Amino acid sequence: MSNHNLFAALRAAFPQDLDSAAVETDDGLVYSWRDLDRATAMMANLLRSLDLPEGSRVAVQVEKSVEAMMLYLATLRAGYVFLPLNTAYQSAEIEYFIGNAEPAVVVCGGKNFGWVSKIAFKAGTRNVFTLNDDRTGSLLERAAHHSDSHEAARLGEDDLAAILYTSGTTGRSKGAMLTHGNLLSNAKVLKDYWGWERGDVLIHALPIFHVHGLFVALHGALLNGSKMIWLGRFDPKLAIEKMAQATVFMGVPTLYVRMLAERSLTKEAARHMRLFVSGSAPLLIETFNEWQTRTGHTILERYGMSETIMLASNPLRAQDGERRGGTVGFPLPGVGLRVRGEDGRELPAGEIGDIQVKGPNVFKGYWRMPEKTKEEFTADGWFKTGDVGKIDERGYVTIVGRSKDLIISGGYNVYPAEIEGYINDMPGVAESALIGVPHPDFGEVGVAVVTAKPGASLDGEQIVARLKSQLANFKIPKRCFVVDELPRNTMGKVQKNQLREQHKQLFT
Ligand code: MLC
Ligand code: AMP
Repeated sequence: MSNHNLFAALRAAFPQDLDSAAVETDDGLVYSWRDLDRATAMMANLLRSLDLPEGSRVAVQVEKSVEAMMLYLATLRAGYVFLPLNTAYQSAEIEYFIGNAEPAVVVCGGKNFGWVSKIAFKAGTRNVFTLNDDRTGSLLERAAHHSDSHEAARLGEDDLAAILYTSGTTGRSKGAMLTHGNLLSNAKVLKDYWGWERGDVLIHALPIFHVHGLFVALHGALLNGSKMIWLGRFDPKLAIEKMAQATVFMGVPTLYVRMLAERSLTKEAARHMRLFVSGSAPLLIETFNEWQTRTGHTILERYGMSETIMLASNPLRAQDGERRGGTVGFPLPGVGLRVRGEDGRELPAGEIGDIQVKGPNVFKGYWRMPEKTKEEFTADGWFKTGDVGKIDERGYVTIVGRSKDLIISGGYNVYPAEIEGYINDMPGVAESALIGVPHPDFGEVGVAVVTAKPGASLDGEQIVARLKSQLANFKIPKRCFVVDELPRNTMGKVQKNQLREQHKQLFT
């Protein structure tokens, strides 16, 4: 029986010369392929030495570093389930994820050890390690005592590789369970579709706790044995400077907007590049056009989500069609994508409806939520993305909106229901509505509109300040208005459209 462990496939793609450079960091460190192999073996052996039950989760909330990336690979290698957590999450958020996922191992930054370990031990986690972005911490100290060879755990396609939490439109976050088969099949399709070739070098500029940076970018480079130029955090000037030594860049639209604001972004600066990929949020046509004018390159926009990894992409080669701004291109090979009306009927080309998908990339379900999982699939087994769109005569998919109440800000998802819940719990608040409004940098940002209980007086800035102490920074509304009442329709439902219309020019 062959081994379906994703790590085994990635390892098999390492170049023959294991001493060549695999990763170069922005502070001048160079890691060879041999370093990746040995360090992930040591970490995998450490994990195995803990005698964890099969299928154990390894929850990780650490700053981006090459060692953090190695920890992901080591978790795959050892056969456990990786659970990445955004570094912006605060204690209430972390408490929920750890309580829900019950990880056997938690890895956090040294400066957070006090509060994270308290939460973890309370939830029954026995092993809490630290990992800092300067190559210190107990994880590496412990791993150093283990052997640097390790045979990847034997796994089937259906075994879990990762759980990614995505917030829900109602209720709490759900953990999307992705299998080794999901991740590897998608990575292989993208390798071909985006024409990864010998000599490609990726600028890795995204965080590694979401699909885009952790899977699409990382697997892309590793499966091609390509070197990565590793940016600990995105810096537009540095990213442009590195283009001279690279060929592929992947980013959310905000990264492109920020690079366009730099004078150093020119055709000459981008001369060495082969491919610019954008996704995770809608790319404005203005950004698409301006990028073309300034660099001579046409951004390739693609579409995906945590539950499905990548679904659709504009074509790489002209003979397969042009890269059309404002669209996300064609469904990827092996991915079924259909548009359905409210009555469940398949819609003809050009008509707008709910996007549903199917394929080897579609996740296994939500962690310990069989009912929620069932709700999100149609009777004939298609996953309801919650995105609204259309497919034109030529097969290009366009996303025109979302049926889920979701704001995408700088590539991060913000679920209004969650923020409204926190605001509604504050003393004196009668009710609240969080809406997304256009923003030149983040694409869209949250704005809160709040009403007070009779006799209470509220201050928008205080509400924002209070949220800051409770929630991840990207979820904080950029403004908060206190009003007498919220607009409602005849059914009594809050008219968010009206509020969006009213505030649409707040930042533009
Ligand atoms: C930071 N802030 C944000 C924000 N990021 N606010 C709204 N939306 C965001 N995305 C806050 C900060 O806390 C700060 O608040 C203020 O905004 C200014 O911050 P900054 O210094 O400008 O932010 P920075 O640290 O530079 O981060 C911006 C960013 C980052 C764009 C680099 O958000 C980012 O890395 N985004 C990428 C997200 C991503 O990888 N998404 C992929 C998801 S996968 P204050 O109050 O402190 O001043 C997915 C599936 C798919 O969606 O299809 O790929
Ligand atoms: P996440 O749950 O973080 O994985 O976010 C997935 C969501 O991001 C999708 O359901 C879409 O709404 C959105 N998304 C991803 N890529 C694009 C894109 N290219 N254009 C518009 N929306 C996108």
